[in-house]
Amino acid sequence: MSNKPYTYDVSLTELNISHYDHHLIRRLSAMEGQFLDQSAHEVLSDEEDQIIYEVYQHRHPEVPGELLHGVSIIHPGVVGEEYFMTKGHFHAELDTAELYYCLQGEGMMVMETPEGEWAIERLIPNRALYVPPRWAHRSVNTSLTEDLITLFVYTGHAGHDYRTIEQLGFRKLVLHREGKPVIVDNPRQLQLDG
Ligand code: S6P
Ligand code: ZN
Repeated sequence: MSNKPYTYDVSLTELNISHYDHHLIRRLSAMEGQFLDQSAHEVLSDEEDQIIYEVYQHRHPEVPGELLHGVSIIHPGVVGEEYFMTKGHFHAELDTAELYYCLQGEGMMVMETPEGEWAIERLIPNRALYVPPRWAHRSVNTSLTEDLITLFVYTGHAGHDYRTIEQLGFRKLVLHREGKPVIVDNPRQLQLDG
């Protein structure tokens, strides 16, 4: 952590981030209950506890005025029909936004509000995505061969609420069907609505 100006370089050819002070790795085992097809998750986990995604971050005090930022990398793959993805979260401080910039790969950002409004935006290289305050967000890698790499920035005091999403998931799922991504309703959420 530094209170002096600094730079860092993100090299995409041989993925390398020239400076960071926290490297988070989430493996299949940390995603238990997140994918719709729980038996596919179990079978895959028994084979190997693969890395689903990684986040390289710069630590700063978690206070208003600071910006937390870094690079997130979602590896390619599926659990059953569902693409590898992040857990997804609301910000604990709901009224805080986040900016993403896609550096590489192809994916989708699945988003929703506590009131049940939802949105999905495609992520492609050089595209910026603004996640407004109140919108939960999950990155999904819709390529089966390439990493999805994004740079993100959000305010220091945002915090994370994972619990709401852990319970039922997002309203929409992105599945790999007939060779392409399709958006479907999450049956676990439908049970709740019905
Ligand atoms: C944090 C920001 C990203 C995610 C990262 C991993 O507010 O949205 O840094 O933390 O993409 O996702 P998740 O859902 O495991 O935190
Ligand atoms: Zn966030």
